[in-house]
Amino acid sequence: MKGNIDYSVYLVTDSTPAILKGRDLVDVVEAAVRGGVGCVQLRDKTSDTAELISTARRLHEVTQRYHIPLLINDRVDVALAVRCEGVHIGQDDMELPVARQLLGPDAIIGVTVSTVEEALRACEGGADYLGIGTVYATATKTNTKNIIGAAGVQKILGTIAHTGASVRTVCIGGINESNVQRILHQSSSPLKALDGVAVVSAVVGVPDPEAAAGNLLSLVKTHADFY
Ligand code: TZP
Ligand code: MG
Repeated sequence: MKGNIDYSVYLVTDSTPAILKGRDLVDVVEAAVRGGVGCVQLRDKTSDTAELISTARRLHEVTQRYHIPLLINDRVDVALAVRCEGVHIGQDDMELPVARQLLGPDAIIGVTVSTVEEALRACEGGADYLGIGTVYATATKTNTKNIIGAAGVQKILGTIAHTGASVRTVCIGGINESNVQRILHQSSSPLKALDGVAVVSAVVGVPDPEAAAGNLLSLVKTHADFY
């Protein structure tokens, strides 16, 4: 599965009441997957471990049906417990080599990077993809240390292109239908383009997640065709 994941529209979940507005997260995710999301990350900073495992199992039932990966934010133990496809780790989470040792060579491991140094270290450590950001300030994650803009994304892409690393890349933070093509355009480096965009509120926080995911997907694909 690892090689042919479509990262064009990568959905990161949010279970806060303000964003779910009484809807079941699993229904929202299934709608988004129908719309064309190619990868799902369960990100939930508040539920306890038992709740997380239960939600992960329900989401995995959906993602398996659509043959796309489910990754767990932060929690290697939860990924192991539900036997999903991998994890997404930040700079303050478990170190990449330790996560790789626990999950094995077939797991998908993504790493958040904000600087060239972090990106190079993640590539050397065998990350499958990089989540590059934060592109723009966002209400979804207010404690982001680094707002790097499209220019910061471009700098990271340019550097990793020179290393020849085959790592996949998405950017994250404040991306929506109105700015996605501009961000893709401004962050492209001549040698390496982004594989896609990771979004939370633009898909989970809207009344029609299926349409939102579909619109984002066609905007990303149209951009890819253009280059
Ligand atoms: N990491 C950097 S920004 C962010 C994460 C998880 C949240 C992005 O949320 P949104 O709603 O797509 O701006
Ligand atoms: Mg984290």
